Amino acid sequence: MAFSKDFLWGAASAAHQVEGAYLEDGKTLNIWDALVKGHVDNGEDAKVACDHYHRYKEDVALMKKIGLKSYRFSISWARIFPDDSGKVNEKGVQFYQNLVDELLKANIVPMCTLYHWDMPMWFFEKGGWESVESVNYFVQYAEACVKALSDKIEYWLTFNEPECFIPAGHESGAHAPFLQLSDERVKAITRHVMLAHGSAVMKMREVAKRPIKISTAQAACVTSPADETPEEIEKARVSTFETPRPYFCSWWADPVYLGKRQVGTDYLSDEDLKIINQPLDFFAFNMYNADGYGAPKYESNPRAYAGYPRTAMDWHITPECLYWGARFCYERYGLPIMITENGMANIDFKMLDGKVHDPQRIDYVHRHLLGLRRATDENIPVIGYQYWSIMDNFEWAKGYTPRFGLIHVHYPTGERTLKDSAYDYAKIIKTNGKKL
Ligand code: IFM
Repeated sequence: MAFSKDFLWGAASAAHQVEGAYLEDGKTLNIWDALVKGHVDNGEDAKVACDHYHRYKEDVALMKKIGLKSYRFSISWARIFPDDSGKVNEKGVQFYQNLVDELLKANIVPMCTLYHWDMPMWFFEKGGWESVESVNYFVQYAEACVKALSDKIEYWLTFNEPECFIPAGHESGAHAPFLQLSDERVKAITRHVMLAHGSAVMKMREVAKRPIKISTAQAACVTSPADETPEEIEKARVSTFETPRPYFCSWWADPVYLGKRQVGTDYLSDEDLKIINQPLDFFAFNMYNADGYGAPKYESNPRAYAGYPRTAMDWHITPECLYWGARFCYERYGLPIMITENGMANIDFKMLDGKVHDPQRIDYVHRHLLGLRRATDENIPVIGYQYWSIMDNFEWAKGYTPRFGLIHVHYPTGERTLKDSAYDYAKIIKTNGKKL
């Protein structure tokens, strides 16, 4: 088998990381705008970012040039609801309608994430995810977005990487809102985010103008086996799903997809699980390596050695992760698989010939897609791959230094340049992944 003929070859972004226009057309501050001081490398912020808000037409034209079949973006909550009045900001909605129209004109399937970490400041001041009221606010927001856009958008994702924004924002304090809370308080936050997901899914289906497909983009860390003997594969599976590690794959996915409590999630009641466990249409996950984010320890990557290949984020390159991720998650959750993020940061710059040569990224993408194609060869239904990211952007606490994009962005001018990897991805798409 190969990739299906309607496979969604795409790329992804998130509102706060690319849009800029941080106070335009009625938008108010979000937590990354308001609280960022002192928390980002080189004192950088995302007030302008890639200026995608103003340059979205040019960006969609570049996506078309690459031949993308899909584009995953997120909505900025503070553009839709600038305050707690419950009144929708029509200008905010208009921006996303324009973007989606432009995508549809270019034959690119829009895929929308509701929450990619940019909590409105007004919502944070009301207690953010720690307040049980957050569930209602999120449902109200999801309802407004789906009412406004579901005639044009079929694919929806509720949350991006709860495994990351919950601990990084509320436990280690590395991400906004930069808190270090007690275990009990983080558990309450987790419960509210899970309830917000389930409650929003119900509301989204109720108000959608046509049947929509919903999932949630989780950071599904996987352990890959040291070798392919049945014993090692079983050890890897147990490590992926059963080892009591907070914020790993099953911590989120077991309650959400199976309605089951995972080790350490005993704070969810039976009633909670009924709300959280809503039927979803596909299993979406973001995956960068087989060992989770951060510089993995040697012992967590059985293949590691001194000088092991790494990206500019210092993450190990473990291309087999997409195969094992797709296989293990399909076996456990039984839904078609969508890779909603995978990609690498590289030290990219425009060279003397005016081009951006990034052979490392080309190699990274090929290797990872070979793993994914192996999964499709074994009849695992994989429906799409969204490269992270369509363009270089604001990489949260690391600012603009890591460059993940297929498109190079020169931040002082906003100039875009397609990298070699973008041209290469275009060829992959054209041959539907036959030439890897
Ligand atoms: O940039 C982030 C994205 O916002 C969420 N997933 C991981 C990416 C790279 O760190």
